Amino acid sequence: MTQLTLPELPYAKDALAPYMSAETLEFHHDKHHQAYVTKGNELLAGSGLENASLDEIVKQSFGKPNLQGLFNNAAQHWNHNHFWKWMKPNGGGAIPGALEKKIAEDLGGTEKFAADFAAAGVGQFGSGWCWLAQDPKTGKLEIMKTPNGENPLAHGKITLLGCDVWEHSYYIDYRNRRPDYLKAFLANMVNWDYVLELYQSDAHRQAA
Ligand code: MN3
Repeated sequence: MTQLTLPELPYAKDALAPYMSAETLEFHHDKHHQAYVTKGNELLAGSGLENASLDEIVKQSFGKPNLQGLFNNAAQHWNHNHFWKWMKPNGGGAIPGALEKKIAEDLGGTEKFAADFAAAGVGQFGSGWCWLAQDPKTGKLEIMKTPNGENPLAHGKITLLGCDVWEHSYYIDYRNRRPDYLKAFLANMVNWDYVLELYQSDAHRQAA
């Protein structure tokens, strides 16, 4: 039986300050993410997906009215598992060569990528996420935005990078200034090594 568990943060709670404070990570990781884990486990029982992997739970519960609650919590668990690893102290900076080249080919270069990714995050009305994803059929990179817990995985895409634009992710540090949060995420927090790892992982690609 699959059991969702809260991962440890891969850095100290104050490691991303001043761009993301220890207080934000205390609430976001210890309270919000924990709540998705707890509720997800409750809703997994009796769902018919008790023995599925987390990837399969997300994909198979998406769009099913009777599994909407399970999808919301399992997808948010999946999203946050990655989100903590998509950031690191002294992040941002140069994009690894293989990925930089692909971004130039498909998305018009790193500056245009950064502008369009931030615009997707700012333009997501209400809670949700913005993403760098890859279409497994065409191989092309694309920028996406999704509401609530939805993610590229649910839409059959390979997820490479995502930024949480729910207010709980930035309100303590940035109040209503979501554009400033997105700017700091890209300039000072993104862990491009992890993005590259996902881009080059056959297992991650095949799960999409
Ligand atoms: Mn969140």
